[in-house]
Amino acid sequence: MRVLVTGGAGFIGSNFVHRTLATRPDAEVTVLDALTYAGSTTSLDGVLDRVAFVEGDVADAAAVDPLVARSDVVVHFAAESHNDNSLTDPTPFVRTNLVGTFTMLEAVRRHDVRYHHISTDEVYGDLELDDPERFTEDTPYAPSSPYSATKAGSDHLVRAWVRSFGVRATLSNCSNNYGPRQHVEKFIPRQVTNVLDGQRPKLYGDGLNVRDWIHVDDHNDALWTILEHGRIGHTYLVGADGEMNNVDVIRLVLELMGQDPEAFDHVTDRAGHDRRYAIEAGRLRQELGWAPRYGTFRDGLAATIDWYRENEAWWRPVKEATEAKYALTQQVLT
Ligand code: NAD
Ligand code: TDX
Repeated sequence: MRVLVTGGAGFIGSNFVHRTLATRPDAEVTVLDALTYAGSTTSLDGVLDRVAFVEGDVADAAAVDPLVARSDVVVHFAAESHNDNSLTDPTPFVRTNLVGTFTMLEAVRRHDVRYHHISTDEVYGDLELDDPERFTEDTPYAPSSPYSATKAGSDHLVRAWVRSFGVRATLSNCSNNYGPRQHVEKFIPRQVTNVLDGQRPKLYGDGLNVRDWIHVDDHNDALWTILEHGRIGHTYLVGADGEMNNVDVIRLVLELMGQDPEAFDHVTDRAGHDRRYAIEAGRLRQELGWAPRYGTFRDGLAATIDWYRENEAWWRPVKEATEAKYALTQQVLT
């Protein structure tokens, strides 16, 4: 099977490539990635000689078309993915997430290629902390940030291309991923690398915001389940019942790294900060038989911390610039 992976030099996409090559000997993988600040071929170290790597933009039809033409399936990860950046400058979010998805859809339509669209639970907005409901495939869309609004728009494009043009697409909306090779701008890698650098973790607001954590390998296994058994036109929510608030995550990071669990800073909160995400993944579990296989969040987090400890060469080149960018908008409050 010839698999085109967009965004395969980013966090989830690179883990997808590693896992695909490790578990599917029949897969021929091509990666299309623009190598933005968030992408690096070092995330493909160890497998780069087994993939065809193309540096290019998903919004560039001339670059996309020949790659799609010679693929059996397209797995579309490429996106601008960070909420904080979307508040500073939404421009690349509109281009990559909306125009890029449109460009991919036109190509798979032209060549009748199977397409899977990677999306996020953030398209549903947020939940109150005490809401007994969780997100399901029927929850109405209500995105809060420029990032989530562009992801929501891209989901709508996919559904329209299925209905109007018969494109053979599936969609998945996953909760917060953690694991190796996640950019140090994101919550868990930022705190882990701060501690490794002798700096204090940085908590937004009161820290009671809840995220529903899933290991990136469980997400990627779910994607293969959907690619092989998912129903065309259907959306699958992906989550592993991993709800935890941010202050508890920070305390756990500090504890696992042998520090005082209260040794963190409160910093300026994110504008429009979503309170809680929570996924009900019943359709994926019952219809397709998927279940998360990774151990507890505590074990997964400990393994992730070890990965950052052992792979400083991967994150060091971008750490200082990432913190300098945060310093422009965030102040330590206590
Ligand atoms: P990431 O920012 O780590 O990686 C994105 C990759 O896309 C990078 O390699 C980047 O170079 C590439 N890219 C960006 N713009 C491009 C363009 N115009 N053309 C080609 N390549 C481009 O993101 P991630 O966390 O791995 O997220 C991957 C996908 O999963 C995204 O669609 C995101 O919305 C979705 N998602 C992420 C999470 C999460 O917790 N990280 C959860 C649910 C869904
Ligand atoms: O330094 C920080 N301190 C902090 O308290 C950072 C970077 C974040 N936070 C908070 C904000 C969120 O409540 O931690 C939580 C997680 O933040 P992010 O890692 O930025 O993730 P989030 O905004 O929840 O979005 C993530 O999950 C859904 C991904 O970045 C998205 O791509 C995905 O769609």
